[in-house]
Amino acid sequence: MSISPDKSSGMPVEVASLGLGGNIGDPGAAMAEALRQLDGREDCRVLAVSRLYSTPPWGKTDQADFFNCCALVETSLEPGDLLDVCLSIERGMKRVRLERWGPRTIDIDILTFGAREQKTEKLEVPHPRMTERGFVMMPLADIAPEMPVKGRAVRDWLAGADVAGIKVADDDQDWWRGA
Ligand code: A4P
Ligand code: MG
Repeated sequence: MSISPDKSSGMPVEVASLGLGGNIGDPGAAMAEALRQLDGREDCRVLAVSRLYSTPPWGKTDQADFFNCCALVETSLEPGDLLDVCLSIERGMKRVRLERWGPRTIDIDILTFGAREQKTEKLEVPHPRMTERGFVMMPLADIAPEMPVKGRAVRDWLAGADVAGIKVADDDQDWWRGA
């Protein structure tokens, strides 16, 4: 995932991985819409999307099952600007933040941003809780099994993650593209 220039603009680009999730309304449709909005931007290109998974709630367990997926996005944005884009897509989809780890229409987390490590109040990459979560590592292993995260390949983290109850909800990796 090294930096390479974008052919059309000459801007340097990096590959970020994103984790998307939701458990209110139609999360699959919301995640597909979010990915299409990202892909439609000049400064972002969706390179790969995992299968869509249904996952038992983690953290706060008395809530509906989630849907989760991961995506690889090539971008000329800086990490903080990519986060702002993701938050504005969330807001546009009327996400309501009620409680930490609680129900949500859509949540977009930046999992990794190239090989960068950053820890500020606004953004921490790699995402601090990603490697212990089956609902992140399982979809991420669909699209980036060899990617190193915190010194280990995604597929190795997945081997030690709790994946109980996680199911493939849509086997078609183009599920997000729409008709
Ligand atoms: N922030 C810092 N680092 C990042 C990052 N790498 N990516 C900041 C995105 N945001 C980051 O996020 C609060 C703030 O974190 C953001 O404004 C940003 O500046 P939030 O989305 O409002 O908070 P949250 O999501 O409620 O809390 P948190 O700790 O981010 O929760 P997670 O880790 O996102 O977990 N169970 C299943 N099965 N599937 C899920 O998708 N998701 C959660 C939420 C809980 N349980 C789940 C799932
Ligand atoms: Mg979050």
